[in-house]
Amino acid sequence: MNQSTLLDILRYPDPRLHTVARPVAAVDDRIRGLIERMFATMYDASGIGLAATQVDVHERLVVIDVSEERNQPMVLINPEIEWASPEKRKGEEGCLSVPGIYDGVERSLAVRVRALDGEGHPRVIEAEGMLAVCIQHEMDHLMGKVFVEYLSSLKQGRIKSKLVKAQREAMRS
Ligand code: GNR
Ligand code: NI
Repeated sequence: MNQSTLLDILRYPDPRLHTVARPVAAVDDRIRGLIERMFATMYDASGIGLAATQVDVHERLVVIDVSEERNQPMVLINPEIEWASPEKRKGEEGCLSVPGIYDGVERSLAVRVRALDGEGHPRVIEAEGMLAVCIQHEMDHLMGKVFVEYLSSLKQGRIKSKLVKAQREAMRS
């Protein structure tokens, strides 16, 4: 996989991360190419998921692979939550758009999602555990929401300053 196929990941507090994505109109060559580049970018960054929003494409598309072996790619196009369990659990989350920051977020334990797969075929996915957490985290991105927005405004402010400072320093070096 060549370097030029990798996409740049937007970093919080970039305002573009708060864009609400529109549905994918058709699963065509442009979308298939984007899916391939999103997987390359996600695997390169050692992430378990990546939403199109994070690469500045504001369409309802996410790629996921929660497997240890990194061999279970999953594509969700125009995903909609059909059901979310009322039982929730708080778990530690991170985000490729918020590097180095990890904190607890409460999520439904299980979800059922309707989406198109990478070939444009309708699918229903029943997920629990890490996959359920990841799907909810990615679908938040498509709505313009980053996990830090679940934290206190004090924490959000600290995270913003820390990342702005880190990006300033990275720019100078
Ligand atoms: O790589 C990621 N790990 C992760 C860990 C706990 C909860 C959610 C995630 S998703 C994240 C990749 C990412 O930022 N996807 O948007
Ligand atoms: Ni994320």
